[in-house]
Amino acid sequence: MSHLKLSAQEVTELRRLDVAHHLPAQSDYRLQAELGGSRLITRADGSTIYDAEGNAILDGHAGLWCVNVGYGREELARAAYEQMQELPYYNTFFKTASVPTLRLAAEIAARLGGSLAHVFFNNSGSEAVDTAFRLVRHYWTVKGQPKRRVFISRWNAYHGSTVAAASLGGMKPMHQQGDLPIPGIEHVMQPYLFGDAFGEDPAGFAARAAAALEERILAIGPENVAAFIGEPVQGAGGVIIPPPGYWTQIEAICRKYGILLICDEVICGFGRLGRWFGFQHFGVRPDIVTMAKGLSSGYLPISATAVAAHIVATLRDAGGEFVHGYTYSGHPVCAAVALKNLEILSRERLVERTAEDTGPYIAKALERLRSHPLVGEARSLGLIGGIEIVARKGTNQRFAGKEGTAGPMVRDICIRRGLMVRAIRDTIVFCPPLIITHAEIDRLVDTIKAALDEAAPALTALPVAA
Ligand code: PXG
Repeated sequence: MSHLKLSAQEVTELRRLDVAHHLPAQSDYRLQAELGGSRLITRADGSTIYDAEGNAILDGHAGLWCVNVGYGREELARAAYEQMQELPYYNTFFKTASVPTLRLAAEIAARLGGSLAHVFFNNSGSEAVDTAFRLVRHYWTVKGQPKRRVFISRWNAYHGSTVAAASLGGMKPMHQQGDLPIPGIEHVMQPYLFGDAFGEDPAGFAARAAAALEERILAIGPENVAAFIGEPVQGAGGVIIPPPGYWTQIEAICRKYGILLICDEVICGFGRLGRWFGFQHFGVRPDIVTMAKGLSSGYLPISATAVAAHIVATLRDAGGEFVHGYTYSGHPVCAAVALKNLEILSRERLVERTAEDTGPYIAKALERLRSHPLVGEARSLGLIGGIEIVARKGTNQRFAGKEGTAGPMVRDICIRRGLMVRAIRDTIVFCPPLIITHAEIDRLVDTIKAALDEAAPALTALPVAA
């Protein structure tokens, strides 16, 4: 395949167009203008992205936590091309459906297992969460418990950017814009041992974090609570891996009070933690599962909301329409690509490989960072992880400055050295494609180490945060 080659003038012109006409997602538009536009990513292959200047950058973040099978999969392009020729579009509103949509629903249900047999399709993770939100409230009404309205989520959770999803999320800067959360949503503590309970016994902390849910349920009145929603591992919050026992206690509390359990698997799903879904790793059984990203490895937008049989049985018994759906729900081209993506994940055993090979390999490689004077913790599960940058070794104290001073500094050095990673405050997070090789994992870890070394003189000159 011949690749797009841009001259220096074309790059300059495109960056001018960026500032003149384009508003990128979750961005500071003044900063965008000051920087003279965005970095242009022009192509990608395997686990590597290339920018317009021709720099090769190891994609330590799988795009935005999504390109699980890696870039450059001709099979996925072919699946889209063939489906577009056969049937580029049809809807699921008119008692109609398309072939790949139904096959995909069955393949997802098979991987979820148990009673999670029914799938509602959407286009994005946010929409999958909105669907869950509306479906749950509708379900409780139909079930004859219309007072069950309240959703409980966690601070620092991320569930998307639409009004309901951002409300369910626990990101205070998002709430501040647009008067969120909407009514009927409450937040409890997150299970962030390193950040919020440094040095506490993990089992005790797990019990304390779960008890916070029970206390809130009792304060609201269990008869008013509809559902609890959580990411098995919080991604955008900073790759927060809960301590052992947390999830089983959360599930037990939901069951005790008859509250629905929603697992938001938008990041954890499709092999990220070494199982098809994160809830399988933690040994719980949600009633509803939201998924997106790795479902199509990001090649096309598609998401799904999986619903347990007991919920669907209630809706069927009652009859009447669930008045909800998107023009592109069950889009045949997106479904065909997702179907092929699942085939690749299965055929190449990428989920098993994450559990048995690359996940343990990256966990071992992180050992090399743990002794670094700036590293407070280096954690991972499967192929997702985070490195906490601290001002004083053996503590969780940060460098002073704006929230997240060290993280962005180290991240920028990583990118300059050819590694794309994210900084979430002072945590460097990684989430590479599941096809990443051992050599690439070594490069990922060693680049972060070199970036920490390079940043050290500037960082250690800063005061420690109060
Ligand atoms: N749930 C979870 C757990 C997510 O991570 C969404 C829902 C929403 O998906 P859509 O497709 O609507 O974006 C996400 C998305 C970040 C970042 O800063 C993370 C996401 C999206 C944008 C930025 O890490 N995750």
